[in-house]
Amino acid sequence: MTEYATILTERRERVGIITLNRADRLNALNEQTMRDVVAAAQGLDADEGVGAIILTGAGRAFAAGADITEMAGLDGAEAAARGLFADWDRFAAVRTPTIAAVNGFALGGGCEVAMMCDLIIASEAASFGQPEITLGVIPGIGGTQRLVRAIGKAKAMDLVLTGRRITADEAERWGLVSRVVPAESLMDEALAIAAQIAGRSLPALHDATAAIDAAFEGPLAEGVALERRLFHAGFDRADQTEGMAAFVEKREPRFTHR
Ligand code: CO8
Repeated sequence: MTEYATILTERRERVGIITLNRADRLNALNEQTMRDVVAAAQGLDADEGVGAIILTGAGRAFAAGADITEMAGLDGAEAAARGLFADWDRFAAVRTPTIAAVNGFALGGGCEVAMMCDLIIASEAASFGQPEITLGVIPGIGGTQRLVRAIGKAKAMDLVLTGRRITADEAERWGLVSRVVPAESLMDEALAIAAQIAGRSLPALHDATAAIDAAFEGPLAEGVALERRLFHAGFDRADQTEGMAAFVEKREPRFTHR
């Protein structure tokens, strides 16, 4: 596998794992990390042998935000000209299901990148927040938008205006996180969920995430129409034939991801 400066990558059968690996900086997201994660995720996304991608962090953080030391000296024109952090959109666009396994701090850009994933599994030691306001700025990698969609205006305003941190349990109650698990079993749980997802039909997974994402993008009628188109088109696939035949024959399906 390709070597990267700021991340580790690993394959476990149909699951790809990307680990943010600057533990001494609490995995602060500099531009190199963004490039590395985007390249690794796009590589896994292009590989039909991969059916789910886990993003996690080494040490005691998932990611404690964008790298403040890298940003501190910029002015507005420089940040805009560099399109600072805009390439994270390419990570968000990955079609293979992505799972954030949040082991510790998910703050600022860390929380925003976790929210780009299709689901978030958190260790009970994890914490979430958008502390940008304490630095005199606002979230800049989609936080104001994805947080509102995930937890609603009241809770999003609370987090973004105060900059406070919430626990994994609060995040789960608020609907930001799918499941909270003991710290020591986070990766086992994330791998089990990823393996379960990766065993499903990959084109059906692509359709499912596209349809759910459409719920956040536009009117209900358009989302329902897209879902219907994707649902109908699914009946042209070998995996539909196999999945339904397996049910009728009372056996496990053998998907070919076609
Ligand atoms: N950037 C750079 N370095 C960091 C960051 C960061 N975000 N977070 C932690 N570090 C470094 C610390 O400076 C420290 O380095 P050193 O050992 O050299 O002193 C090391 O990591 C360990 O951190 P701490 O000693 O601070 O660890 P603590 O356990 O005492 O505290 C905290 C942990 C509470 C997480 C604390 O580190 C913290 O508050 N970090 C910053 C959190 C933050 O404000 N994040 C938001 C960053 S801004 C952002 O994400 C905006 C994204 C959008 C930008 C879009 C632009 C267009």
